[in-house]
Amino acid sequence: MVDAGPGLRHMGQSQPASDHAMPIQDRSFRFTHAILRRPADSIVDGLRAVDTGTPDVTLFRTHHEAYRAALETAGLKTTVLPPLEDFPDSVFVEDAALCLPEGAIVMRPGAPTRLGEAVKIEPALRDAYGDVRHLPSLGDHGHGRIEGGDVIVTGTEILVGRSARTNGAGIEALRETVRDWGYRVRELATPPDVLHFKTDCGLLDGETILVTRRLAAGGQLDGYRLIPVADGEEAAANAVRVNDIVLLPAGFPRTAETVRDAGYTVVELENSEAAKVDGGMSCLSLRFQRSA
Ligand code: CIR
Repeated sequence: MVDAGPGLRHMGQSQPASDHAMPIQDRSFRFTHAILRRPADSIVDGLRAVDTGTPDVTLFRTHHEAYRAALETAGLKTTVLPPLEDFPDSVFVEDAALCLPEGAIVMRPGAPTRLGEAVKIEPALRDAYGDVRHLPSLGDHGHGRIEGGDVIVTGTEILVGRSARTNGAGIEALRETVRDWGYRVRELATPPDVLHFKTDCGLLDGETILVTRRLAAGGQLDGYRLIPVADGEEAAANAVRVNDIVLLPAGFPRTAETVRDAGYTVVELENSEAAKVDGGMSCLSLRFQRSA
């Protein structure tokens, strides 16, 4: 069991009226619904840090379908939005919004080619939520940028990694936006040359995080139980806990074994095509909890 570190002091926070039945620690991984978007043909032009080849669109769609099926097996009702050819990276819906039990927030992506995805995701958020919020332009912070890939909601707080896509103004705007819902937002650092904070970590339960050693170094996640990925398997860190299963990208056997040994049920999914454009398990869906 983890010591109650600085990250866990939020536990006395009052719980939203709609969620009385669920322990607060479980709210970060118990979901009923997910929003996905089918890969567009233009995914071949998706952003990538290093060119390791062009994604095969047909294979990507097969993987995407298996991903959707895994979410459904985990008990989620899925909505798959149509592809957006004008936005090559729009299959990575997680970056355009943040879904919390109380409401959804439209993000403001830091990649110029992805900014327009936020507007496109909003109707689906409105179908799911009564409360859909935009980030405020805060005085000098009007230039704030934030992508969902840099945001991890634990059982107790919202952690946001500053990155090339997410700046301090964007984090401040998020803090303002969720203040009345009672969330504490804590700014952390994404390691240099890593795309998103969650490229290097994934929540396994409200207080346990699968993490790369480079992200754990420095102690910014102290207070959580940290499970390191195997050396050389850093790309496995972007796991997603969905109800009773953990989705892991296939091809990282030592990390899969570590997570299983820690008591989790692991489902491994092929991710080769998304990986060519720096996509992992979390970015392919927006997961949330609704009563209907
Ligand atoms: C991008 O660079 O924005 C996309 N090619 C990959 C986004 C992956 N998103 C995520 O990990 N949350």
